[in-house]
Amino acid sequence: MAGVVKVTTAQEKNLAPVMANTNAIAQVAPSPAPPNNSLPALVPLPQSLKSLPGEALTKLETLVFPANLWAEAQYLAAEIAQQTGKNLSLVKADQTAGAPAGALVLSWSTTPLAAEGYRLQVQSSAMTLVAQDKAGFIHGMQTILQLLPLQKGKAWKIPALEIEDHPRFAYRGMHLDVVRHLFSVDYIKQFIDYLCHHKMNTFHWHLTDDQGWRIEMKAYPKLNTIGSYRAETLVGHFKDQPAVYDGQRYGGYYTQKEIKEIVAYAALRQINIIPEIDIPGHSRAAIAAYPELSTQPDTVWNVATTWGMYNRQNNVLAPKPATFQFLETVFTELMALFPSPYIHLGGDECSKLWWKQDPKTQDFIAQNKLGNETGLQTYFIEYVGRFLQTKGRKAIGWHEIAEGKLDTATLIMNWGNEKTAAQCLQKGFSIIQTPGKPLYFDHYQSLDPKDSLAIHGYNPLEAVYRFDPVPPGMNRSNKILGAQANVWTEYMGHAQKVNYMVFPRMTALSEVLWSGPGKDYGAFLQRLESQSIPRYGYWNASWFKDYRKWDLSKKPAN
Ligand code: TNX
Repeated sequence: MAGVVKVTTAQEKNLAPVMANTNAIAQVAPSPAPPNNSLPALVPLPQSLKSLPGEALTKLETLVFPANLWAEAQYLAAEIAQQTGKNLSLVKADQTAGAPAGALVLSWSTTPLAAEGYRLQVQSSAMTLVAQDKAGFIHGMQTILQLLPLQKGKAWKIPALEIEDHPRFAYRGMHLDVVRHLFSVDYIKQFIDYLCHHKMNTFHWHLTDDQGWRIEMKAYPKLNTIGSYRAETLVGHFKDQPAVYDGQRYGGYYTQKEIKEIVAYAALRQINIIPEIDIPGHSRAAIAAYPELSTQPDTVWNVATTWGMYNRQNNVLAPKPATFQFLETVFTELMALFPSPYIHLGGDECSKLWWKQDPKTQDFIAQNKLGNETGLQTYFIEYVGRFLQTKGRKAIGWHEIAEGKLDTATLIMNWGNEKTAAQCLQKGFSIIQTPGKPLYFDHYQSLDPKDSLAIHGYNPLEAVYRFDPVPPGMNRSNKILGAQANVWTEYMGHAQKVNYMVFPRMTALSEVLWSGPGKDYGAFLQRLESQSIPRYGYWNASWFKDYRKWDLSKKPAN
């Protein structure tokens, strides 16, 4: 792909032979570079961003793309049209001998790039995006969208520049709990767009819990007719006394058709969806539908109407043939919907109380020589883990599943702290970091008593920005695959509350995961304000506005 570069100065003329090959340009530092402030504010910060000599690009007319990037090209053209009002004409061309004037060219890289990496070059007459995998193209497209005006009809002026970019971590995710509160298919797609824009690649979808079962299951219809609905919902904080309920039946679930639609939507955007069916605890909705799977089969269980069930109400599956049959069937239906190599089976906060009290469970523990209830927890996880393996998938679970002696092929999601992370690494697991501090976005981002209700805790923007998934001195830190923030929705009754809780913290996390250490918080805030906050507005999304006020110098009372 030659002929893109406009050579202007004598010094650059000497570089002309190298520059004929776009892939070689990245190694060449243009000189003299214009002052830094002429460079656009991008979030997450690219690995390398350099000015190129020459005039700014002021218009594009065509989008030139290889045939095997048809869907991606259509996606980009639609995003550009929606954002700027400009409709580019699409031109399929596998071999671009040179970028025609006014072209935005997508082109497969002929030299190796880092996984998910891309190279973007802007010249006065054209723009070229090069990548070697589809993810690289999608990430580069987000950068392009950040370079274009965020307003229809506004003049374009993109300085000549070159970006070489790739992520620091392979796993960059966000979780969303759709059980405690349910969100529309449109919002789930919007949320996936938020992830995509932030160059993340994983959406962890928490689909079942005590307060509802949110995915259609054909083989067990009562999971939906009964398990997907609760009689009412707690009002206020769950520690408030007396407890007040709203008296409104609440619930619903995503049909398998909707799930397929969402999976396809995410796939185009290079987002893998990891579905979670939370077992063997957090299973109240399942036992409400099928009490025979519980330790007290003759009981009529309600779908939980309150939060924080751990050791307070029975919500565990009992180890019996019907339960294992149930698990195989449910995970089979799940795998048919989600192509994800990893399937999340929860495993957090599994109360041992109900298993202790149940003679039949105790018999099972004895017969299978499991030692105790922790051994039974491991048995459940390994049972499903082995089943997933026979179908070519891998199990992932919350860090409590590593309490016993668990197969280290299981991927661990650490929601604890550095100590629990170190313990899991020490035992030989690979982990994903999602520590409550600071990656629980259901915690407050201020200490203002009038702030919108959250669970507890103080996870301000600055704490997220300064978080490093790889703590200094940690052994086996190459087994830390990345990180994600969790969005538990007990206190998020509607989509705008979710937005308020995730923005701008998710933007800070994206930079932790993409750009790497050695970051400047002050400079980030400036880029946040010139690049990201206007985009929240463009999305019509709420965000927490007092992030400058609530920094790490403010300390919680205790
Ligand atoms: C613990 S963290 C949970 C969730 C709650 C959350 C509230 C984890 C794996 N389980 O069920 O929603 O705390 O912060």
